[in-house]
Amino acid sequence: MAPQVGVIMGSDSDWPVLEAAGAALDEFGVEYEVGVYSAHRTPQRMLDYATSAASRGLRVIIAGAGGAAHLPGMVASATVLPVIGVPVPLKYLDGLDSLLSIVQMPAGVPVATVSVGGARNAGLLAVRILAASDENLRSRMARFQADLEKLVLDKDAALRE
Ligand code: RP5
Repeated sequence: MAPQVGVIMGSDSDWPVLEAAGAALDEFGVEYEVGVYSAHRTPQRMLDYATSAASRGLRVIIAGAGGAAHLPGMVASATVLPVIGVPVPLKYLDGLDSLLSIVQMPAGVPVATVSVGGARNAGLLAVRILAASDENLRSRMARFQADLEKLVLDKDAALRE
């Protein structure tokens, strides 16, 4: 099946963070592709990816970057698809630089930004976006949420014993 989600990043050094997005998509059986597209080092390649993404069949793009993290915003400016930004924490500033670079988008060009290092939630949000028009994914997400609740209730019960 053609991938529905693109998981892209500014550098291969972002992958240890971004792989959690892939793991979440795997849990739901969502097909995805992975690639490195730097807004600064390979700008034309990034634009080619963004402008062709929808016509290639992608439905959501997850874009992670660190530091001057312009990839999610630039990709959002060149595609009609929903873009989920993942701020990757680097050695300095604890990822605050990445977060602010991604979240402070100008009106008209939205990027759905998750928490610093929050790639798992990016994957889950992509599933929810797809689930809006996919009944099977919707019921899988409902089961996932019920399991999550049960986990907390079990821990609560264990704590009270
Ligand atoms: C950003 O610069 C990348 O997203 C990465 O987080 C950061 C550092 O990249 P490398 O120097 O590790 O390739 O564009």
